[in-house]
Amino acid sequence: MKLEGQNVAILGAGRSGRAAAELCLKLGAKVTVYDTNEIKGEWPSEIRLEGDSTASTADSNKFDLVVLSPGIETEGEFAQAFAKKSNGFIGEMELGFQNYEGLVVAITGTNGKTTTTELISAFLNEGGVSCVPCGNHGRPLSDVVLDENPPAAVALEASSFQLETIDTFHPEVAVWLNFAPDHMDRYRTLEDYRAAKKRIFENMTGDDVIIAKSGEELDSIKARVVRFMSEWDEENGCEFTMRNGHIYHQDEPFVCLEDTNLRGLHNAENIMAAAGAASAAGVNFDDIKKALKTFCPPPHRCELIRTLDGVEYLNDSKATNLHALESALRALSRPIVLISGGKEKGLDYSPLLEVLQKRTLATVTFGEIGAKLGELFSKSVKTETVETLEEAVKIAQGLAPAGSTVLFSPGTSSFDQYSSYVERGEAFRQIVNQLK
Ligand code: UMA
Repeated sequence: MKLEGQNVAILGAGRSGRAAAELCLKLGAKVTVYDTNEIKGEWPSEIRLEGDSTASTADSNKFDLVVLSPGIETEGEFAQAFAKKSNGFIGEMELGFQNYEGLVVAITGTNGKTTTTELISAFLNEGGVSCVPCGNHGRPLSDVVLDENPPAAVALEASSFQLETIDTFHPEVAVWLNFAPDHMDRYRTLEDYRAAKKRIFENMTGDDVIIAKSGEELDSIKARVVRFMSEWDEENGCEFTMRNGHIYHQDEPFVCLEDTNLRGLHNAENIMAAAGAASAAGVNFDDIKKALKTFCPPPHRCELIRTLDGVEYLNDSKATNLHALESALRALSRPIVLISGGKEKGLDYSPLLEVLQKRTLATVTFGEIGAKLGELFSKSVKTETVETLEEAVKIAQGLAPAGSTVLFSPGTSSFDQYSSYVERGEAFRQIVNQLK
């Protein structure tokens, strides 16, 4: 990309804006960063900073290029005012893409993106292809491009926000994990949200590969599609499936889920998607198997902390709502002793009663919401209520027979007793590691 001497506006001074600004500076542009809030921190002196900007700040300027951060609404007054002063805009991910020469494996979906992105990166590295996880995952692609020796490939988590502002973006491999309602504060309709995500396929050709869950409608796709599904069904023709706890590629079992550090059918699907993507990128199944043996999932998402006396202890502290708690309960195959509780958020938990009856042996509730939750859960299953997480884990240990799982999936936020779900998850880890 040629930007020598060009006038570039970067909108947003967060992680994306910072990386985009430094990349444009390196490419020789005159860079100004605009933000509707105060711009904090140390920046290279050559970059002009315009904090507390408004739509009218754009008025006196003309830009050769405007680069938008994903959190800024494309249709909003601020972005549109700058777009009028240039030929529209591109997003930070598009900027990074136009300046990256390696292989792009892009991942989108509503749930499971982070784990799948990390799995793909681990598989490619094991297969001898240097790869870093980036994009919505945390590190902007433009920042990866700035590396002295950029990796041969990127596992790029692409959000709908980032995909809204692409132009030439063209991954060689794309993963479509699943689709469920989300971000309805940004999109007018669910179809708008899906349409933004589907732009991931826009520039893909017949030489490219898409890995998609069975049943996901993709229509008018040019690339070859590889399907996966955790429920075995001879009719659905999936390349990746699961039978008797083993993940299969075609007719060959390649890993037993219990031999990995991942748990739950949703994680089995993340493994299938990542294996499909890595294989499309040229990695062989022996390397994929090897990487899976040591792979540790991102913390606080159905994370296996320890197996003690035949009981698995899983930390799902990230489950801060009903939907996440229900997903964890449905995804696990062993009988469950559930620990839930935390802040009272005014949610109605009665839709859980049916799944509690089917999947759990007992529940232990704690925290601000503990008594209310305990009263409700006891209609379905044996339930005890305590004050703290520490007491809850000790009681759960006594209730869990060998072969079961103690699942800590709070189903609400942590702020009654902790500063974040991370602190809460770390507390669970410490308590479990001290159990005798
Ligand atoms: N800002 C404005 N005007 C606005 C809105 C924001 O000036 O109208 C400014 C803010 O003052 C702030 C900056 O924009 O200074 C923040 O930009 P940003 O919101 O785009 O955030 P970044 O720090 O650049 O982080 C973004 C992604 N954030 C969003 O999409 C909201 C990060 O995803 C991503 O990791 C990062 O780029 C690197 O690629 C986070 C996220 O929450 C994890 N993503 C959503 C999700 O996963 O649900 C999509």
